[in-house]
Amino acid sequence: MHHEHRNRLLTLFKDEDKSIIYLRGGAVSRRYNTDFEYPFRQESNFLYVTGVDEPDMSAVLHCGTGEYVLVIPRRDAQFAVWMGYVLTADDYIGKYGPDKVIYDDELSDWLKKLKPETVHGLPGSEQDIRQFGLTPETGYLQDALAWCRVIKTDGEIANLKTAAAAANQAHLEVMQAVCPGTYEYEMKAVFDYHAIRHGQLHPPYSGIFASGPGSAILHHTGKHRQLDDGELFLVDAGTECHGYASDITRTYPVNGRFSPIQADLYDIVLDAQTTALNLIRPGNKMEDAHLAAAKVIVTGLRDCSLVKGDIDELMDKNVFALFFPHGLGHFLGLDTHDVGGYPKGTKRIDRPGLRFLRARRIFESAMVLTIEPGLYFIPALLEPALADKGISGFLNGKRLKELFDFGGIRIEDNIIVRDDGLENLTTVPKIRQEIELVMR
Ligand SMILES: [Mn+2]
Repeated sequence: MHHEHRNRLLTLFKDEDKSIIYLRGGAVSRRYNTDFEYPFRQESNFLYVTGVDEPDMSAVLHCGTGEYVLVIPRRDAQFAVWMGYVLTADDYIGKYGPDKVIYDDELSDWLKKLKPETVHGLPGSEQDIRQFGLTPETGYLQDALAWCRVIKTDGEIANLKTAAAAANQAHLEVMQAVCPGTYEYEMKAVFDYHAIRHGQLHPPYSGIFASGPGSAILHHTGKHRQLDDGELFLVDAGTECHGYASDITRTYPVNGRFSPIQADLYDIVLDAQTTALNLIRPGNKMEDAHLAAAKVIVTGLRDCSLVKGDIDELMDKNVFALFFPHGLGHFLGLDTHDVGGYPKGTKRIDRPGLRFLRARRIFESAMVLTIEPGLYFIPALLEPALADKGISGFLNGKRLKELFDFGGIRIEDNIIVRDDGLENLTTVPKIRQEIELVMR
């Protein structure tokens, strides 16, 4: 898989046969001034190119010959005492398949002999490259790697599917465990237990386990609230397989039965998601799917008498963004919000609700992304809107104020763009009747 990734990257530098690509891997980080080590997570670009999941490494790719050199630290016996191993250069060749392994204290001399015309590095590696007496070029590599990473290889898709399968099960287990009186952190424990049982030890992000009004906080971090009868519970959590993420959201009633207002609002979000999913196929654009989902949301809100007026006007005045203030979705891969959403030259759209859209690109086969419309009642957005004479006429202030502590609803699936549409990796129940059946 990583051999294929290196070849893909090198095709973008094929006119530079005297240049090299220099990549530095991640280092261990510690908690402030203590010896407590955070779990090591390799830097995603380095992982993409090498597959090496160990700290303190770097790599050099020769654009002309294609030679791949892995640069390893020279470790002493003391390292083995604490960490349990010191591998030889040959071990590394066997394990990761570089053409050659050199020690980091040999790199400078080796580069001096090589005399590359240009050294391509990522922003932040300038200092490293200057130390070797060479001039860094950091204007291209980042975009080149993003370009490669957007279209997934078969090996990457296999890992994404494994991550999705673990998250599917973990979400289902949480859905079955939820009931009034449990705590948000208990539900996180259930999720983590099932993720780790699949050998997926590191979460790709910290996860949102938000009940009641907290479900309207887009990146809610607290997990100490007790779940109450009659409220909604929103779980946005994923797992990671060899660095590849899953990222799924489900929202359901704590007591297992949707109330009439919860049911009406839930179905609006599900309709919005179905509408967006039907628009995912090669040639279509993320922003069109976003606006189509937003239109379903304002139409649904009008049917519930929460907003009023002409649908086109509600769209033109960005009323949808008061209730759906984030992007429809994002690329998914080695990073949860994966790279490549904004290729060079593409600007973000400066319009409420679209400003944070993380992916503007025409869909192509083998892209992997999330589709996650949401509907929230956020007093911080609604209060100023109700006080704004240009907008308040579109809003049913009395009914909206009654929903200020309702929270929010988001439904998020992970999909692969295919030639004839999409493949949905998420199997967690999302139709109301199915959720109620599972929660019985
Ligand atoms: Mn997401």
